Amino acid sequence: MYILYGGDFTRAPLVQWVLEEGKIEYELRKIDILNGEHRTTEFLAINPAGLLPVLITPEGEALYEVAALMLYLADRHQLTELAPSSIDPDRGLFLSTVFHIAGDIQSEMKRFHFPHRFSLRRDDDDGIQDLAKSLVLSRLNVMNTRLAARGPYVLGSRFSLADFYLVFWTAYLDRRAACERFPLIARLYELVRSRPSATPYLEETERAADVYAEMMKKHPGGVIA
Ligand SMILES: N[C@@H](CCC(=O)N[C@@H](CS)C(=O)NCC(=O)O)C(=O)O
Repeated sequence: MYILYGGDFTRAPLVQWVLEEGKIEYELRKIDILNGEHRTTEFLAINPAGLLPVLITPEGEALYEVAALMLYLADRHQLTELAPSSIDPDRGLFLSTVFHIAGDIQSEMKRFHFPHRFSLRRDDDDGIQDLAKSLVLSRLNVMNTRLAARGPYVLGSRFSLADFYLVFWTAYLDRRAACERFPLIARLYELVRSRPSATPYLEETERAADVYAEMMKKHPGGVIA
């Protein structure tokens, strides 16, 4: 059986959703990042990077990096309705999108949520957050253009986990502003959100994004150090 280490205000729901979609047996163990549980000796022994999510495989290996975890599960359990197989012609566009989200969108979301880690002066935090948001929006703009050429999903008429991945980060950014600005992202958002398996995860993500935004206002020096 798999063990998924996740918790509130983490990206673990992305992995949990794949596990649920694939009807794969797992146990969820919650780590409280707001109280620094990800920096305890116990957790660092599981993931020395001190980051979530972590997936323990049935063989006992501890894996991390959310995009890798989703791809690994989809490939290992042949969830080809979520991830085109390695010989499927859609695999290229699928991988290109997943790697783009992992490398260029998520990294800016880190700056958006943790601007204090990237600034030398507290006064710079707001600017760093604004810049991160505008970079994510410019990347969503590119996605919007791609969806205009081939939509409504990232792979055209075919849903994949890339759609859920993109929508998840849209929810964590500022979904209202993003959806107002980019009609094809808005359409994708609604299509994904209306999938019964995705609805509870996106509702929870929307709530978490709103709560986190409030916490950021109350703790301008950083919600998590
Ligand atoms: N590149 C990693 C980043 C993981 C990551 O930053 N996880 C966040 C939760 S979503 C975390 O553990 N944050 C705690 C911290 O940064 O102190 C991935 O995509 O899985």
